[in-house]
Amino acid sequence: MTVVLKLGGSVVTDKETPETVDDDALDAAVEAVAEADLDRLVLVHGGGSFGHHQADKHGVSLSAGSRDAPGVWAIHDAMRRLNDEVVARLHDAGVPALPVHPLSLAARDADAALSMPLDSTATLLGEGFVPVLHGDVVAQAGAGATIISGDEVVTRLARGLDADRVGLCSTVPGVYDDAGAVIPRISSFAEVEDVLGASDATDVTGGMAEKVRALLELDSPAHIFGPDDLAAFLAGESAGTVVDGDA
Ligand code: IP8
Repeated sequence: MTVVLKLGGSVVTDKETPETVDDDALDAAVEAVAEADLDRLVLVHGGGSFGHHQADKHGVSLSAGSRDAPGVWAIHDAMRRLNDEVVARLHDAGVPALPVHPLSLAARDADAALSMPLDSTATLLGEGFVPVLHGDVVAQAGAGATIISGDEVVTRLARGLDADRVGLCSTVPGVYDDAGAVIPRISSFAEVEDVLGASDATDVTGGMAEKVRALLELDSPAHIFGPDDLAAFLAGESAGTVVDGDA
């Protein structure tokens, strides 16, 4: 059973304070991972107050590239330092985590199509390690370097590793309906278009509509849930909102 789990940047960092880990939230997530009984787990984390702060500072986004090497490196370095912290805490909890940095693997062509070979990740998994990837900067033909979100890393991993389950642990307990209740299951975008909004254009930084759209295209079911449901997700239970375009 191959599971891809993203820990949202807002979950593991204090988004209000630049480059600050949310110690309690990260420790709780690490404990849930350490207690899970999974043979093939890949982790991804978002940027939170590390990557997004530096990306804003240097004017780099999903669509705006940069050729300023020190600026691009500062974004990557912030993500690497957050990754170091996540990996170190996983080690303290006995999890055989090893980092995989998208900057060194991935590239986009001039149409922004992503190429990200997964040989190292797949081999690490096969050898019993827990690869830990993250949102990052990647080279893009004609644009210098642009951002790759943790969500895009997750969909690449889910497809490339033929994942059985995908989880996005975010600060909210699932996708809300108009009345503020968590929607248990989404099997088409039309079901939630009114609630989430139809436009991609306003959603380039990875809002809920874009997450749901991308997850609907996967072969594997995906769960969007909050930190309280992380242990349940890792135990194979249904958590938060299940997004399953094949259902
Ligand atoms: O928090 C963003 O990843 P995300 C990564 O998953 C950077 O959107 C470098 C800002």
